[in-house]
Amino acid sequence: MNKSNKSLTKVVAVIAANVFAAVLANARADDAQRVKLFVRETPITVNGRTINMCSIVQADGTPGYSPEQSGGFHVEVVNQLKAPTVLHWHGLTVPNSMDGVPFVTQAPIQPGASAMYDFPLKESGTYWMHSHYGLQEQYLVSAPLVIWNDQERAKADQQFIVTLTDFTFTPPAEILKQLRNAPAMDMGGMNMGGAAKPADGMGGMNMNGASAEPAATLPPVFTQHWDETNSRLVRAMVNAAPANIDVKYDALLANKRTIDNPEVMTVKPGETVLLRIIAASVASDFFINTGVLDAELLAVDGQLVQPVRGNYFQLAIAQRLDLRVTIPQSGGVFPIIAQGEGTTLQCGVVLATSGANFVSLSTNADMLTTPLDNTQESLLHASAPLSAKKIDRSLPAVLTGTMQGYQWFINGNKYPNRNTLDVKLGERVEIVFTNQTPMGHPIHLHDGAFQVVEINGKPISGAQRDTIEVPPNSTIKIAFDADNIGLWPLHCHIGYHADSGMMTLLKYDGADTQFWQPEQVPLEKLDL
Ligand SMILES: [Cu+2]
Repeated sequence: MNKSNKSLTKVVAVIAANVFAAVLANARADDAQRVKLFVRETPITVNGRTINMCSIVQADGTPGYSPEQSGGFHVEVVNQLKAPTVLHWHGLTVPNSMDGVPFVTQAPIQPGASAMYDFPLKESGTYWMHSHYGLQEQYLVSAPLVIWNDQERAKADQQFIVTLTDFTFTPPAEILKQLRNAPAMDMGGMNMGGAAKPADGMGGMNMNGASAEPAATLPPVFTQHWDETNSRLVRAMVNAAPANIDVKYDALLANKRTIDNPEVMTVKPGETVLLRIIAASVASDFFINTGVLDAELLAVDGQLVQPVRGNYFQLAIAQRLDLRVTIPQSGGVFPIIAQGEGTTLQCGVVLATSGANFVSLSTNADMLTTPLDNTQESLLHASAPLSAKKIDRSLPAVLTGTMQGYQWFINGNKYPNRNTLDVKLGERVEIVFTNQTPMGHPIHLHDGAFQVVEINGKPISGAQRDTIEVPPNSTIKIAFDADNIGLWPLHCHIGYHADSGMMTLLKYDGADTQFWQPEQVPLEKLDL
């Protein structure tokens, strides 16, 4: 070895030692400030019956995690379940290895084991976390994730988190089995040509959209309507088919409570109240009714929009709404109700001033609803839209399915497979979602927000969000800058659809694929 090589070796060794010391120092700092999140079984009583479900809680029982943005994200996930798990930080921009998707970006966390998650926080606002392992979300392995800063605190005088879930006593694997064994009915794009008839109550299925009776003969249902005169979103009756839903639930829950025993939140006359509403449901979209209180919609999926007023809002699975209301000076009791799309089930919370007399809420809605549609989405405009830039790459994502065996597809492919949507670092990318089925699909792309830029052919500087509802027979275009190298899932957030094929991956050129083992997803073995 000559002299110059020797000194180079020495320099490299010194740098390596320094880097190692820095890594150790960081690790120690992270250990000290990491919050432990325990994933565990937890009993819950619904409709008078107690059953074991799950929760994600801190040591003191607080559900989820609400860090200060400036301090970053520092969590140790402790798996206390009898099955493997992995948690995903829904909507956050993270290094790919921190995304929390088993067999895509990491190995599952085995029972009794832990995994560490440390990264800076780019976003603030209303997010959530959930298991990305099979159907565990149906066991309520989900929790709020609200990221605070001064701007978030300034949104209202008082703030509450409202987490909405759908609850069933039927094990999810049993629901999936029923769905897969149900009579065939075409859901668009695949196996076309049969004169499909609506299935009749089999396995909790209710398929009445594709070949519905003429609209005039159907009973009225509710939908969301833009009242042009008063510039508000309101509820309106229409002669139209109610929404298709394919899973029937025993209850809807708001903060894990049924409608007959709602959480009552004490508020003061004259103050502003922000409701951070999270649709942590598996197969239930919602219509949110704020009743006599007009609300301002301030943010969707944690991202600010130009405010929209109204008392009736749409919220698809996995999305979030920040709704601000003002409590009247006269005080009183103000129910905030979430009705499931296409069902009379509802849940909610109650805002009440002290001394106001709260009696009870009606347990079921008086009518069904239409599917979620583009009414609200078409009114939303991002406060911080994407910069103007030419599109480097346009990718199609055609959504199809068949009730024959309950199979769902993106671009004709059923996950697991090794087909990907490929991008390169630095590109402005658009994805065009075309829904050829008579059901809406709430599509989630991992890695932060995208912008909605076109709805049914009409350009819009729409919301920045991480989950977009693609209503039946709609086409929606989103755009984003490919600036975070990785392997990012793109999937329907109806759990039973994602686990029956409606998923693919956005793959960056050069992404680390060491954990990607699509053949490794043992869906039917996931029951707790
Ligand atoms: Cu779907």
